[in-house]
Amino acid sequence: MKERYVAADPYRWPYDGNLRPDNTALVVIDMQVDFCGPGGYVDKMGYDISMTRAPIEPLKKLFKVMRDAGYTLIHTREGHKPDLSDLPANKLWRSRQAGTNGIGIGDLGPCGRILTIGQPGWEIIPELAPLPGEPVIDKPGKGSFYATNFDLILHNRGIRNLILTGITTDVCVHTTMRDANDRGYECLILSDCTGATDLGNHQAALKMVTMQGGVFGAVSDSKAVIEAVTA
Ligand code: C5J
Repeated sequence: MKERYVAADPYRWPYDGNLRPDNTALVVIDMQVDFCGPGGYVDKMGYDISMTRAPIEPLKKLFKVMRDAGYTLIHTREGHKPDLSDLPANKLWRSRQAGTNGIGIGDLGPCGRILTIGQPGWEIIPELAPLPGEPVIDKPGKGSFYATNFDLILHNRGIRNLILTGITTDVCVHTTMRDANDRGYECLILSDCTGATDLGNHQAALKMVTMQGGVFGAVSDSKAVIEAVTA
């Protein structure tokens, strides 16, 4: 096996140099209108969407390189059924306290019903649309494993390395990374291909990964990944 590594902090990734298109996926979390589009849920909550939009340009470049090199891309969407039967009461209640004048998940906003499957706000932004055949995981929670077939798809494809991107760094990306790490996946998070609703939270979420020798994996950026996969 030819060893291949991405320059990363606190260790070059993956730990064993076994980086191949058939064992590694680029995971793109929740690049949906509700999280980064004008009039979406995050915008309605009053946060600065330039921070959740920051990953768009680097991701566009990374998509091209990873697709051309034969790597798997997997996309996720957070959302709930139109009848809200998969929406816990406390999540609904909290979503209505979020500075949106009482408008929460399932309620009508400028991009349709917030975080509701099939609505314009729930769609992945067109710039980063999945290609036909790329798996799209619909998840009712923050993590990508809970109540989804994500683990099964990874297992069936023989994937053991995950490159984590998308939004938000401190919520859905981190929850997925922590859970993936516990399941034995080798995880890398990309600083320029993730974003949060708060810069301090973004930076803290990245720093946390680097503690204890890489407590959940390692941190890198799209430039280093592109260098590694095209070397
Ligand atoms: C949030 C997410 N922040 N995709 N969802 O509620 O991180």
